[in-house]
Amino acid sequence: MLFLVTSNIGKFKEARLVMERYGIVIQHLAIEKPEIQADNIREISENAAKEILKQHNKEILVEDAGLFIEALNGFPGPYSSYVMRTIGCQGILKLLKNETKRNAKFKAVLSYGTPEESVISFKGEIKGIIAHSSRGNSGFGFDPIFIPEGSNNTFAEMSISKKNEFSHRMRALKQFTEWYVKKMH
Ligand code: ITT
Repeated sequence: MLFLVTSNIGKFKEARLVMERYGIVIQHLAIEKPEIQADNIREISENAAKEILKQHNKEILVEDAGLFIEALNGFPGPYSSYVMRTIGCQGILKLLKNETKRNAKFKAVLSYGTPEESVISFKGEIKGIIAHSSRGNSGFGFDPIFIPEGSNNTFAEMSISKKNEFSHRMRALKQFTEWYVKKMH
């Protein structure tokens, strides 16, 4: 049984839908992800997987994601969850007020591990722009202000399956499932 460890139900719902398409069932382990402070999300994700495996005798996936804004030299990046909790989408829009260069990227690093095996990671990225105002009610986090390349809508204006056509999470999950399906055969 494969568990996605996340305190974020939105993440789980997106991942479940992607994995369903590959015929892989995932369960939700709704605990807080142990998060070290580091300036790269791979380190944060792999550390989280190792810490969880010390306490749970399970096959697990954990993901660390972040929004990297070019005009802010990649901020908030690995500090995305802190920035979301403090200044949120409105705070980001304020920081980018009068900024014409609005390019940004979402990145995700998904780490897989079992108590027997070492942790292995898969990454996914999507480029896009930061909208001029917050739009839409679906999704979570920075979804209302992120417009992925190839769309005019923010992630928060999309259904889960539409967001999954673009997202960093889907891309990381795709890398993982291709590897996982081979490993299982
Ligand atoms: P877990 O750590 O428990 O998995 P989390 O929501 O804190 O849940 P992250 O640390 O990976 O997840 O996310 C960092 C921040 O980036 C957090 O505030 C998220 O809301 C935001 N974020 C991550 N993926 C996102 C996405 O697909 N759309 C919008 N915001 C996202």
